Amino acid sequence: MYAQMIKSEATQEDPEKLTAFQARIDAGEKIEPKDWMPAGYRKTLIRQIGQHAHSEIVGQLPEGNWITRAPTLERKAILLAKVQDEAGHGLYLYCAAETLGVSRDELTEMLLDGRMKYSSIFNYPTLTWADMGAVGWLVDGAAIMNQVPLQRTSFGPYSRAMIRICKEESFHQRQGYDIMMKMAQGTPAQKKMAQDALNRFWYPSLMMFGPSDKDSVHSEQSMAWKIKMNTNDELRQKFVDQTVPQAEYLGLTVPDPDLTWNEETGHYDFTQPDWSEFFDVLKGNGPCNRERLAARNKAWDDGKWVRDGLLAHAEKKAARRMAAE
Ligand code: BYC
Repeated sequence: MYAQMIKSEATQEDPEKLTAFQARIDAGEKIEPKDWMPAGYRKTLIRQIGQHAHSEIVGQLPEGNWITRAPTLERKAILLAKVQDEAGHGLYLYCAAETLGVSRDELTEMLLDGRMKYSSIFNYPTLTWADMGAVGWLVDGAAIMNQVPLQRTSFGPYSRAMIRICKEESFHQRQGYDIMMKMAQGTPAQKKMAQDALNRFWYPSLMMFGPSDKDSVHSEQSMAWKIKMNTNDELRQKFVDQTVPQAEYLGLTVPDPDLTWNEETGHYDFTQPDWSEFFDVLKGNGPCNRERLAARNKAWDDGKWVRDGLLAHAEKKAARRMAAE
């Protein structure tokens, strides 16, 4: 349905409208759902917001894996709250995407049949309790680095969803760092577990920001439309600069022997992730791609009776209302 809308919009685009639209963006105005927008702007937003929503939903799986095995009741309650927050983030984002004319069912179908992506990071397994620390500290840390600037993004509903999400992400990051602190200050075995989690999650976290700027397909246009506020490399660098001192405070070692502080640039020089691994994960060949999609497909199939029941109830109610009128 929305594909048709984009096609018909694209044929109607006149240069005057495009210029006026760009002027609104350049002036820092927010674009709202009923405003005129270029088809490409709508399409890019549906792609980005939809993929972001899917990431929040799929992102529940690696952490959900540890809810039954949290080491204390308090840790279990915190982790449960965090995973529920991720579900909420997914829902705000699906709502924001729906204002662009795509339905949640269409988005879900595109996730389930592989037409839409979700963040590469969730295709890595969570093997130990320390991974709950590393995910909160690094994965939510990277998510915040990307999402704080998105609070100023040009599309109103996306920007407002981001403001709320960022508040919760900051709690998520702190709870992750708190787990890392406990583990790093614990027994030698716990410290080793924390180091191992950092070793496994460091590069996948750097990959979350997307390919290097020279390989990014969408950055230039998305930045001109203020759908993205920074390039992938800019945010990756900011993340490294912020995270390395946090690792040092924990007494852990970032798994990059060439990591050095560069006095001249005022930034860390670091080794880039293995981009062939990144693109391979995007193609569906990461350690958990198949498992994650199978879990989402199962949840969708298992929920069919609920959707059917709700729909039947709504249809019955509407029929009764019509008969009464
Ligand atoms: N994973 O031209 P580019 C979270 C794709 S955190 C998978 O640079 P763009 C959470 C990209 O889609 C994560 N795919 O793209 C945290 C494009 O392919 P398509 C969610 C990736 O869009 C904790 C192609 O590569 N955050 O939610 O300009 C717990 C070329 O890339 C990735 C967001 O989604 C990747 N890492 O920039 C629970 C933030 N990187 O679509 C949940 C919003 C790139 O043409 N999104 N690709 O087939 C963004 O800011 C941007 O979409 C990105 C990519 C920076 C991610």
